[in-house]
Amino acid sequence: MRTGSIPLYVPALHALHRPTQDLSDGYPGVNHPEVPSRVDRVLEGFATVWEVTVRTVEHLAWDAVNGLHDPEYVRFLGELRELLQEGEEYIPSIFQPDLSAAPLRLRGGMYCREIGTPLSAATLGAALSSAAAAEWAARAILETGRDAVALCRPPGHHAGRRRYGGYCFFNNAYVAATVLAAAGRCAVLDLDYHLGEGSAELASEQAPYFSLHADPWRNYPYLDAGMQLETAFVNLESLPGGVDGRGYLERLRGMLARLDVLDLDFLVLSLGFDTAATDPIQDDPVRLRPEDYFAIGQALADLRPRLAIVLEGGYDLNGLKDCARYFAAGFSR
Ligand code: OKP
Ligand code: ZN
Repeated sequence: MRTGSIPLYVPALHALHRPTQDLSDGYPGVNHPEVPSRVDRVLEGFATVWEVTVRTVEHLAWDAVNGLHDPEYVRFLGELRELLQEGEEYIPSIFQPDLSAAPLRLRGGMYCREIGTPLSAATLGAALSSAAAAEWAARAILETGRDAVALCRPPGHHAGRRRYGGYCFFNNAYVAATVLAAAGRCAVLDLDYHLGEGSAELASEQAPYFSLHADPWRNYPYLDAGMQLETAFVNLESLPGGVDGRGYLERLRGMLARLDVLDLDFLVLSLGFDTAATDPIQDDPVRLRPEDYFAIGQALADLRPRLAIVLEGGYDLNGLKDCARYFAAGFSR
């Protein structure tokens, strides 16, 4: 049982990033699900149960992001920002592996995975702010020896070394993992509904990646048939469609047992609440009820390593608070 207060880091600039439409299911798009109030709903849920200290993070994680990602990609985002008008949203028009000789406006097609992740002039600041929240949470763990939360937005687990998409720009979980892995044994556990292919790309011996997710060939990120992400540092498990709380918990316990043998000091938890049955963006339903997050929180509280809890997805604005509240209660600080 983990008791006491918990620091909760919120990116200062996240709310300026407000993508309007998600075009990934066709034209016209739908209202973009990755909205600022997600952070407020999760915060309300946690604060109902935990004694939280909210820390707004003004820092921008330039150094951490340039260390983790290809600086050429980070520089592109900075140059593109200068080009964008207030309110304008950028989505590349041409997708090719090397557009380095093309005009700036086209070069995003080297880095972008899909058309559901528009960039505005506010996006880079928000993404650097989000990464900073993860960095600060990790540093707090080193200072206090206790768990910490980063309410990262935009999320991060689809962001690879030089790739963005799936609403993600910088890999917040691996920013935290980089800080923690320098101080002890660390791993990343991803419980978002979606496989984090960006995190899988960034996995290393110092910070292996574990993820439990909906079938990634039938759901976003829709991996290429035959694509093999699994390496010595990547441990993946797909959930069967229609899985309920009981089936989910069974598989989670199996994954935690595989983590246990690593004898970790730190665990970065990529926490997504899009596994809720009411979440609007599932293709293969995962049927977790808000109450099921209690058992998930409880299973995680039993682990030995200190946790850096990093927010990923979760888009049912009406259900988010309850899911977060049950998770916090199960984790029972
Ligand atoms: C980001 B995170 C489904 C459209 C899916 C991308 C989803 C990105 C999820 N109809 N579009 O992992 O929560
Ligand atoms: Zn997700």
